[in-house]
Amino acid sequence: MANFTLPPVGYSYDALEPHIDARTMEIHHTKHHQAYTDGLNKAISSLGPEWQNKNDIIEILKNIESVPESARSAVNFHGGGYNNHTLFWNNMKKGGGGEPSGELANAIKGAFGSFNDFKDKFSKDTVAIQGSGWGWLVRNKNTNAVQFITMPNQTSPWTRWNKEKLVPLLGLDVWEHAYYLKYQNKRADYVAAWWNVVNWDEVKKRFDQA
Ligand code: MN3
Repeated sequence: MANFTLPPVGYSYDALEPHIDARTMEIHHTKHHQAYTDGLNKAISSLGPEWQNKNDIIEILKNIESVPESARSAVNFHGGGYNNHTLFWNNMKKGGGGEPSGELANAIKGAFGSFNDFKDKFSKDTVAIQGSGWGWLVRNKNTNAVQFITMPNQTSPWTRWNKEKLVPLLGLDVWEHAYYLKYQNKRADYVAAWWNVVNWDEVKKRFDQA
């Protein structure tokens, strides 16, 4: 039986105030992330026993093409949402923001020119996503360089593993449920505020382990 469970956020719902409000955090975690968790379990449950024993979501997403077609779209969506949100909570912290240091800082400089150029591109291109999706800083394991990508809906960067070897480092959710209560239609204001809660220690750890 598939038994993915909702991971904890790791801090209180009001920890990211005023940039991300407590009510949005609570609904985002207990309703939306829970729904992806339930949807993933349901999709996996519809498959054979060899799938129901799998408990590594990253391995499933990396090999999304091998998921039987009857459940592939649901696993892509709910499994992506399940893992994306876990990353998202870990990518943020109270008193975050600033700039990374060390090798990650050098990699960002090498790929984008400067931290500010990176931040501008990430912000501009994530705000411009049509409909719902995510902006991502990823590490390309073929080149070891970092790059920016956008992904539609809940599709995970891990689903590009077999072709491009992308490891997600830092993701920003721009579904309206992530900001609408506080920012309404002002997605750009939400994105600008989000930089104040980025947990660069976590991003650096993911970069070093990628
Ligand atoms: Mn979301």
